[in-house]
Amino acid sequence: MCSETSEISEATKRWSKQCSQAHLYPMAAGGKRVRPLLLLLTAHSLGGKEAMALAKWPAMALECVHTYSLVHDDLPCMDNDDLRRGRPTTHKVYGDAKALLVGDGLLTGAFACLAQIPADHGPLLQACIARLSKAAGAQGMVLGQWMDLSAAADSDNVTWDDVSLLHRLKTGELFAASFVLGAMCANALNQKTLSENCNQWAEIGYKIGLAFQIIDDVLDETRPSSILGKTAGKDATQNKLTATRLLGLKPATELAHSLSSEAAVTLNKLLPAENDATSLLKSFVNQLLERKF
Ligand code: GRG
Repeated sequence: MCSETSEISEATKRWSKQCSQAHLYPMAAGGKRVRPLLLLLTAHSLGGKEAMALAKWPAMALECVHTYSLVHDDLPCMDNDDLRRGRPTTHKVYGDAKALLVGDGLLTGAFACLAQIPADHGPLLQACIARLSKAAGAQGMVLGQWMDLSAAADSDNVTWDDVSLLHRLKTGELFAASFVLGAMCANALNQKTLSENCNQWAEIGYKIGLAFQIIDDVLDETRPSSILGKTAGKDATQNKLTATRLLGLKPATELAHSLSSEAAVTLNKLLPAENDATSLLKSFVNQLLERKF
């Protein structure tokens, strides 16, 4: 940053380095990388290695968006958490204001990653920008987070239907984008309409996202912080409207299983061929839902 000027002060060089390090802090903390892996595996299943190579740009973009959302979600004005990915949260290390900036930088960086899609794939680039901004923005994840904050303040009037819509947006949108962006990369290379089968791919993502969130609620009640890498039992402390609270532990677990099965049925329909690539994606989805990693 600013390296072309030789008159830059030592202080500015230090701040620039600190700013870069702060952006790396939550990214390098070692999340599971579920969303980029789903994206890459979907592209690989539909379009082989060439599609997967093209898909690396949206995959990186998606992880940047996801990580930004966690950094902002952990802030004291939102979910107020001290532990994330097994480490102190970004604001605990850099302060609230700078953690806010790290989130802003990661979100902006996501679109810089998309801009790396080669110019001969212009329509794909445009479609990726449109899909990712829809998933992350004010009709997607941001709206889900908005509903979450609002629901917490109006808990007597909130139903499971409200909460499941909230999760569809807050968690499901990025899962849907994982599959859709991967499919679009393959469609671009296979000379197909970019949006082919994308509604069905999105539905798989929404179902997996909701199941993932319900399982998260179940684990929050049943596993310690040392295993989760984040503060356990926090939902109950904060009086959150979780699936387990609204439905009960057993029905919530059953719902997660039935959503997972429905997602698997659609996945098998979209990928009827059994080969190394499709088996890898299907097995990854299964392991994800069984929380094997
Ligand atoms: C701040 C706009 C804004 C949105 C925040 C995603 C989100 C919205 C908040 C996170 C709250 C949360 C813990 C939701 C549970 C499901 C979930 C998204 C968990 C975190 O995803 P993982 O398990 O995390 O994939 P890693 O760290 O492995 O990447």
